[in-house]
Amino acid sequence: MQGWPSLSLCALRTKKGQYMSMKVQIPLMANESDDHLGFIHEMGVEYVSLFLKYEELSYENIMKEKDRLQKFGITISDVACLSLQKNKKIILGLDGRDEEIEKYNHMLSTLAKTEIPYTSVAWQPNGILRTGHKATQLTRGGISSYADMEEILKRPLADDRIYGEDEIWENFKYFLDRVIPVCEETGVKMALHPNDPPVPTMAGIASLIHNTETFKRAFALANNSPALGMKMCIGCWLEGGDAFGALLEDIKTFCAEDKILCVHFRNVSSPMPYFEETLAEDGYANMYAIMKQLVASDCNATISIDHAFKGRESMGGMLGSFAYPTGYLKGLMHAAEIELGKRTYPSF
Ligand SMILES: [Mn+2]
Repeated sequence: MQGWPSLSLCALRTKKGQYMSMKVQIPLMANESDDHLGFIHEMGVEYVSLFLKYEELSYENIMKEKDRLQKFGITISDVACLSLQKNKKIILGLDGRDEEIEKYNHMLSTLAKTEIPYTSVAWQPNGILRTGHKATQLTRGGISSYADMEEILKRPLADDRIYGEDEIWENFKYFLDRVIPVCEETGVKMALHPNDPPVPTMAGIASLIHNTETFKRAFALANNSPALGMKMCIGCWLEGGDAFGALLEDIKTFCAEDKILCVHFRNVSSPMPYFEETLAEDGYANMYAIMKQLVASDCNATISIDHAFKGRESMGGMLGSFAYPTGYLKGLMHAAEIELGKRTYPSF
């Protein structure tokens, strides 16, 4: 075993006593245009989360992207593969799960060879559940997603039968037992995202992560290995409100334990049972207070706008819709760093 701290992949870990800003990140697909990459560079965004299909997950492809991105001053902070990170066979323990876990491990080995520090996992076999997408008063015409839990909790079984809590956790353990050794061997970590919306069960399938306690249970099940970290989805915490956990306290705790690999910076109109996704400045939470807690806790994870409004094709599509909220995020981060004395200027 190569061990953790000696690996160059661990460069994203906290260096004690030395403050490092969070790494602002934007999602990216493969083979985007020079204009697209130039636009990211102009925003001063230096990290991207690269989304690849399983067929694209090769050493050659990742190195090609890395080299190209380097010319724009952009680093790949992590690689995500949606078909593996929310894999129904693995999560529900269906026939063929061993082959899918094998693929996941192959991905980890490929990421190690290309020096990508982490990838994603989300125990959501049917993805994020929302009632729909619409323009609301809070979005000024922007199309955003909303959830009415009264409607979502009435939905029929999403799969062939009910999958209860014990079974879901057993399947997670089965996955961890086969994947954690590969993470530990290669130094590539996994960032676990909560179930969204965070309720104990939806459409007949128990949720793995729907509050702070279940996150702690997952880390304990992984024997607290650094291989398993979290995506701290502020949006999910806010959707759950007090039922999820004490957000500011949780930020402090999980930063101290070095568990946060990625922060999803997102606000919503109110806690469940009904919420709409909003810009950071329009939701119910004081996002500056949350940002200040991240900065005060020396969080050095990557941080990104989780979901933006639906992109307008003539306005740059998805990247266009990410630009404004990402700038707002950077503004809040810099203001918090100045207020807390972590960012200084020579003359003013
Ligand atoms: Mn999220």
